[in-house]
Amino acid sequence: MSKDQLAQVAQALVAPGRGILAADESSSTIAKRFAAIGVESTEAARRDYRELLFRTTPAMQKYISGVILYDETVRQKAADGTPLVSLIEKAGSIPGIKVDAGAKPLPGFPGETITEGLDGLAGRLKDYYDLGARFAKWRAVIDIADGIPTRGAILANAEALARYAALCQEANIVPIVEPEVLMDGGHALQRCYEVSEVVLRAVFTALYEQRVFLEGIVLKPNMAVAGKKSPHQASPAEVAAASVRLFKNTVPVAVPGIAFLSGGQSDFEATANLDAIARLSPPWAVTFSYGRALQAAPQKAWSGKAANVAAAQAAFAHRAQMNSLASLGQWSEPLEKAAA
Ligand code: 5MM
Repeated sequence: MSKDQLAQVAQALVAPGRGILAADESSSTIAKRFAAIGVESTEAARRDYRELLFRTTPAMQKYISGVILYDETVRQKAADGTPLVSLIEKAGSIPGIKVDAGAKPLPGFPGETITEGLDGLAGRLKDYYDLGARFAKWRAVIDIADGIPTRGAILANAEALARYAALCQEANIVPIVEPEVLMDGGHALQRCYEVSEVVLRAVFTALYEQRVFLEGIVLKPNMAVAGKKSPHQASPAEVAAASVRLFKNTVPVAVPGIAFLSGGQSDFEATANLDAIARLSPPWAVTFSYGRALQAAPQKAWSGKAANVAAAQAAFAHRAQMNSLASLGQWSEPLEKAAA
């Protein structure tokens, strides 16, 4: 393991004004996204769509530090034969790879999941490094409902995240550590805060026990938000105050950066909340690692038609720029409308 190389890549992923495009939807997830825009999820359609994103210059060069890919995409070639990974590298962005095998039911814990994928991971990481990946992602999923999450499920997921992170660093790959507390349900922001605090404490204890080099990771957490069905939705200022307090209480400052997931927030909310967080000048770089909040607009604009590629790229460039500004605490609603 080269600690210098890991720290350098981790810092590059959270460099000022840049953030991560999460384009690692598994086949079933991308099929759902495509179904919503009336597109059949064929290999060629997935390639065309992702190719248009990675060819969005100069936005990729200016705002996107890294792209998380799915196994199919990291091996895929653009229509002209250029590997998609090369398009990302040419834009000065870092290719990354989702290495978990998904969240599966945790035996004995009804309604809870454990993320799988540790078996054979060392070998797969070596292959992914050879294919150009310099960072990876593993997502643990924690749901909030009556009686859950349990301590048993939290500890099992924290342990798996830490084992994954240690394996990545051994392979000179920066692990993105993603413990996602879901925002489904009707819970209050305070409940999300409390669950996220327990989860983050467990994750950082496990990372310490597995001897993970904290300067060489990026944390990808949820913000402290109310559940989607809660009647009391928090303002960006409230989300920011709670989120920064949460992370100050749980995340060591050795971690170079926090790249948030959007988790089902609208693209506008995800930008406004990130901006409010950055305005509080937290002790880490803060940025985005958004899937839906970056892609909903370009997917809609594209709708599977070659004639719409330019419009889709414009929509993607706009969201990337707005989130870049937000990561610096320089975004505003009028600016968003003016630029649109
Ligand atoms: C892009 O979606 C990622 C993969 O999801 P599946 O394994 O369910 O197909 C997902 O892990 C994503 O990276 C994070 O949830 C962040 O994306 P959002 O849409 O929450 O910003």
